[in-house]
Amino acid sequence: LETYPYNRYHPMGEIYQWMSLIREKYPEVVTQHFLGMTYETRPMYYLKISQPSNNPKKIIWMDCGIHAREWIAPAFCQWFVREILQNYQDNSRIRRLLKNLDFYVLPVLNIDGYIYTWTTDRLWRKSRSSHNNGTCFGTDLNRNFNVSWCSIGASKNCSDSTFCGTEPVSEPETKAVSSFIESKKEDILCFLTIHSYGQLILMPYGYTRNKPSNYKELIQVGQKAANALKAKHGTNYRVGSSIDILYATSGSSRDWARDIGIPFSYTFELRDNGTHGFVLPEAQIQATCEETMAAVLSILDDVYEKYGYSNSAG
Ligand code: 0X9
Ligand code: ZN
Repeated sequence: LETYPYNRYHPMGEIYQWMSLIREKYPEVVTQHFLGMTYETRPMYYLKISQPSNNPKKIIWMDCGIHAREWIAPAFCQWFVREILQNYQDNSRIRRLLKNLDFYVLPVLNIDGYIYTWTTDRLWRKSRSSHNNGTCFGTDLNRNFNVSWCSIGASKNCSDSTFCGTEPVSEPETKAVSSFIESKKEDILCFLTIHSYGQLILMPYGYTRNKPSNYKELIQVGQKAANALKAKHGTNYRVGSSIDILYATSGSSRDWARDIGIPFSYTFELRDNGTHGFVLPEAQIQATCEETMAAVLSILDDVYEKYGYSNSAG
């Protein structure tokens, strides 16, 4: 683990090994939990980073790799975990966050698709479920959540890249995430889902131009995060509602999370702006992760300041 290359992309087997090494090195703060099985029956695990405490703590959820080809996303989830674990003892800012919040990190949501991008088709996006008697494959897992399902910006044709599935939450991967989030929703303060590319911080909604009740606050927190991000390496991000600054989407995890009551729900679209697109060179992993970390920490500081005082620990 001392020599694990965080500035590289890793095949799924190495990410499974990394999870084991992380929990073995930090047993006092990290546990690994089974979330469910993928369509091709691979286990999905999340890491829970939590300091023992008698007080109830708010939860921060982060998932990466719901879209198979967005390799920078799993790389960021791994980077995030390392930063928290390497710094929580000496860095007062991270120490305070971890004292008061629990982090749940799912490094690769779409494991079957991710493996397929390593073995067969680098630009595959969807899961690998089989449809129409094996004539087409894959559901866009970020169109399959139970929120205004397949109403706009999604397709009912299984050969399309935004195929929404056969019904809301038809896929084992979205079932696993949905039921887990649903079971913890009272305690989840912040839902972060990491994608690429486009350099955007997206807020609800994608399926309607209506704004969530805390829209202003979401914009403020998001804009401050974009400023913190830019301060690292000068990278420009835009902040706004998904439908306003990107395009219409229905059935996304972010919109679903907001609509079940999780107050702060954001999609990150990491680097770049289209030069390399989904095939971001490994040489950019470090800078991308550094600046994204700055943005995420800014959001965490803000949501903790505003709503994190669920106990007397301060
Ligand atoms: O189309 C998507 O699902 C995301 N863009 S990507 O290029 N990473 O595929 C946009 C997700 C943000 N929008 C919503 N979640 N509604
Ligand atoms: Zn994506």
